[in-house]
Amino acid sequence: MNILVTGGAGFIGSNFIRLVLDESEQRIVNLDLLTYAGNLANLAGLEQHPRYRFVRGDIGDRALVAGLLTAEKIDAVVNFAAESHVDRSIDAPRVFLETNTLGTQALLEVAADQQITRFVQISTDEVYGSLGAQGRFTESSRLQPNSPYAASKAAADLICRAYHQTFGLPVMITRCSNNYGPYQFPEKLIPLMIANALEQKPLPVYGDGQNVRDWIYVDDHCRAIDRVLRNGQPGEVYNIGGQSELPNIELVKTLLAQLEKPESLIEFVPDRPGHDRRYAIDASKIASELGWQPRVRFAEGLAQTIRWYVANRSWWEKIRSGEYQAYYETMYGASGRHAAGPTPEDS
Ligand code: NAD
Ligand code: TDX
Repeated sequence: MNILVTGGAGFIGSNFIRLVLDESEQRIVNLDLLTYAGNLANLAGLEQHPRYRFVRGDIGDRALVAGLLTAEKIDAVVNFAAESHVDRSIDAPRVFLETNTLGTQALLEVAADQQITRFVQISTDEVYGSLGAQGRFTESSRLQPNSPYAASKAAADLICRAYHQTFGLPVMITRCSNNYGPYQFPEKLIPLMIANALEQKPLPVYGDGQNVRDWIYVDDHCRAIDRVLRNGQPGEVYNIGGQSELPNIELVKTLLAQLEKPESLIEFVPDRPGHDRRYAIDASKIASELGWQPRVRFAEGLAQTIRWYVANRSWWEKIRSGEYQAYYETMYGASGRHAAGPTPEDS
């Protein structure tokens, strides 16, 4: 199979490309725009790989995509390309709609024209909105996205469904919970906290720190996507989760303990607007229909991840010394949205 992977220079896409090249004979063309989150260092060592090619470009560029699908005899598309950070979507929503929604529609249109045989849309549990203390998201939970990011992904899911129903494109949608692991951009919770702790900087915890996320090691997510790509049923949605629910504050304290850093580095900061309280995934469908289960236990995956960020300091230091600095200041600086203020205990 010849696979077009989009967004393969990002966190999950780069992990997926390494896994597929390592464990199969498939050929991969990686189409990535190289936005702030795209980083060719994530794919270092693959440049000369005989079954891999990188192309810089936008998923919304129909002519480019159509040319690639023909020239490379692409059989399947796996669409990771996205703007992926909720906080950025609150400040600048438009690009989320442009890439996540309209970009996906462009890709679907070209794929349908060329009768691509498999199309996997990498969606997210955030399309379901927020849970209370009880229950888990199933594939039939209502779509109730709360952030512009989640709304742009939910819109893409509905367009994917329409391309299956109306044009017969064999689209499968995956909805996964929070990933962690090597090569995650250090704006996301786990790498941000590890890097700050290593640099003795404050760890900004939003609100009361009791928001719950269901963590999955990136390799487990990639294996689930591979299953869906090979054996998923067109038109179906598959939830993917790690069975590892944790309140943010507990996660941050665990990280500090493992890094042997003091809890006094924790700084409670103003909450994210529209902050979803809890995500939890019911992944029984992919387990029973496709035989997938997460392999990596949270404690083990987290320890491995910490080791990676400690050993690959230059990878994240380079990112943090560049354009990302301006973003950090906007979010966490003195007049930023998440500027340090009184802690919940103080008020
Ligand atoms: P990321 O931000 O690390 O990577 C996104 C990649 O897409 C980058 O390489 C970027 O350059 C590329 N890109 C952005 N706009 C593009 C465009 N218009 N054309 C081509 N390439 C473009 O994101 P990630 O965390 O690896 O997430 C990948 C996918 O998985 C996203 O669709 C996201 O919604 C989904 N997802 C992520 C998580 C998570 O926890 N990170 C969980 C569930 C689902
Ligand atoms: O500085 C921070 N402090 C903090 O308390 C940051 C960056 C986050 N948080 C909280 C917000 C969330 O409750 O930690 C939790 C995780 O935050 P993020 O890493 O930003 O992830 P989240 O908003 O849950 O979304 C992630 O999972 C679903 C990915 O970024 C999405 O791409 C994916 O779809």
